[in-house]
Amino acid sequence: MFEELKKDDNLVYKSIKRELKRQREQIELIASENFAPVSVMQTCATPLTNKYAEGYPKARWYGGCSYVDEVEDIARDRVKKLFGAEHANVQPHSGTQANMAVMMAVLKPGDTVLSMDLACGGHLSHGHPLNFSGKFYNIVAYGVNKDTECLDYDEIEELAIEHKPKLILAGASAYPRIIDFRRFREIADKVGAYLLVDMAHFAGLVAAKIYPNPCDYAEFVTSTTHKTLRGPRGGLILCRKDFARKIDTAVFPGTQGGPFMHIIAAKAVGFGLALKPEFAQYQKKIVSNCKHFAASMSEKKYRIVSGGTDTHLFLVDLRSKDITGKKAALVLEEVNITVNKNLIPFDPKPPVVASGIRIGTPAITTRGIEKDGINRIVDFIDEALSNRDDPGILREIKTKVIGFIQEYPLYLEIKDD
Ligand code: DSN
Repeated sequence: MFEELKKDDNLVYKSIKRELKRQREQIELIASENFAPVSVMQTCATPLTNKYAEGYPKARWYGGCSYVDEVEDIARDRVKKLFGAEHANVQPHSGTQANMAVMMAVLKPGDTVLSMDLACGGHLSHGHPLNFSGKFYNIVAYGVNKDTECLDYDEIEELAIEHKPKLILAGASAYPRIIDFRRFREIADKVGAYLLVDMAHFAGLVAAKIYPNPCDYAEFVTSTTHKTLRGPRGGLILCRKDFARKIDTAVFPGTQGGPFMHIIAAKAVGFGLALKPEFAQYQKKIVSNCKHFAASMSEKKYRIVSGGTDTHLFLVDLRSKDITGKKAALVLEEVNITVNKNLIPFDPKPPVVASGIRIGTPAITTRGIEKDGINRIVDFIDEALSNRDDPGILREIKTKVIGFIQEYPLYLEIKDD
């Protein structure tokens, strides 16, 4: 598979080989990660990478675009069908670029945006002071209720009435509960704001119809394509027809130049797979696995933020176990389990330390892991965290983890020599 690469660049080849081994031998619990199908990855590595295609199908600034036009049309048609959207732009290179284009389309610098606080589960591109969003716009943040650790819609409404945002942003990267888009729509209408939903984390669940479809409520919906949706790394925007021109112009020439046609082709392949009935079954399994995972952690006396999950992820508050998120993530990596440290709502610790970890089930579900396997993973996690300062025990757990995960082979199709 990698013969040419090996010949041309042995150094990079060796790193890729090590990364493939890592993916095969680690239990991947990062909620935003997944394993793209081989057909999706093959499409990323095609001659479409060679083609400049600034503009849109049948309206390009370059010659020779007939075939990439076909591919972009397929991607747009499929994603519109998947989410019942009126218009799609599949060119954003990432979720952040998709959010940037929507904001550029409807806001002026200094306009007010009401979005979820990063410390309560929001995303960098929703207003972090170091991100374009926090630098260009006046961000007012909403959080979660201290008792329920869930969104407090009355408080969001009060903030909206007080600050009169031009845009309200719903969506998060570390929120385990279903978001009430209908309520967000009502709040937006009350104050005359646009509604943008960033569904990057739960797009697969929406496609499977086990999470409300934000396209029914919001003028704009953004997403990545590589999380629960399990396509290539990238972004997309869905919107109502009347905003199509504004959005397309904000993507190109507004915030991007040439689209990545190889990635757009891979998005088309990913959307095609997501339209199949098996994909909905997969999404249902992600959620049932996640609920089981959270309940099993809870049985071992780990506190789960908001008491559980409705989605593909949950947050563990580690304070009662007297370990920080940072330390827990490091210990788990030592035993070949990958998670990320995460702030919990009202976290007394700074983000680089954090009191929690975030756990997600999209990747392990792709590998075919079900409840019995999850019980074993929970045992590994608990054993590792309980013996965090014992290198001998950690080494033993790592050996057990590698043995376990190899029962769920990954990318057998890829020969690494
Ligand atoms: N950074 C991603 C996540 O891990 O949730 C979101 O873009």
